[in-house]
Amino acid sequence: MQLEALIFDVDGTLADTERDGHRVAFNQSFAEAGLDWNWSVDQYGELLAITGGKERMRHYIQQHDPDFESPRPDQDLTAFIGGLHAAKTRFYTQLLAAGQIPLRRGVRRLIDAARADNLRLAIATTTTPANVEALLVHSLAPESMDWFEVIGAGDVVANKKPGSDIYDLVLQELGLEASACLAFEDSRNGILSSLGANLKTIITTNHYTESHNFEGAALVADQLGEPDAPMTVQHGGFEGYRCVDMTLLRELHRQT
Ligand code: XBP
Ligand code: MG
Repeated sequence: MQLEALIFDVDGTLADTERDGHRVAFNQSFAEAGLDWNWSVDQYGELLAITGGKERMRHYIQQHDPDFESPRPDQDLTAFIGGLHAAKTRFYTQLLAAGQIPLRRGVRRLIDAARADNLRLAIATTTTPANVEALLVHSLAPESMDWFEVIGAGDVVANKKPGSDIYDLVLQELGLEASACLAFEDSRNGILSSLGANLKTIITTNHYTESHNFEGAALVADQLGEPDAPMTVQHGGFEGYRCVDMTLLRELHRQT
């Protein structure tokens, strides 16, 4: 089967968005709402086990503030969490618009090379669609939303990662078999999702995920790398390569 498409996760993969982006935006939304919640770097690392910002906030309440009730008489807890999340998304997209969250090393190079090779591109993410658009427009290129044929994001599926729903949906909308694609992820929840859709998966780790179990990954590296700033491969061979490029991807795709 010919390699036809690359499917990218967003948070932690295209950009290191969680510690200094999403986490900061969550804390800004809590402060704006007059809540004394403040998620530290380490605490947020624990909370990342729950995908989806609304789900993550509900989990936090259940674990750390179980008697918490909506402070708004006109909103039940679900509506209040929804309002908090809308504020958080506003703060987060402001951070992106201010250029605060750059792409990870090698991402732009690989996307340009894939486009030059006429590969189709897609996104499969748990994050909110507005966050994807803001990252692509402000950190990749103003017109880069058009580079991705399918953008599967947020609440469009019933089960977020680690469920495979979002990858299943993206493959369906691409009209491709998993064997014609490669997936790029950064976390255990992410690889459980992509493997659940039978996708060969390349992992680039980050501060929050470097100790995760990536069993089943075709390649685990610390980054996609650049020729003059080589990656470190943790698993999958390819030690002779300095960075993830189209030659490596085609070789990896050929392997059974
Ligand atoms: C990561 C997530 C998201 C973000 C926060 O998504 O789980 O929930 O942490 O974004 P992925 P929202 O790694 O699949 O890109 O608050 O919009 O959910
Ligand atoms: Mg991710």
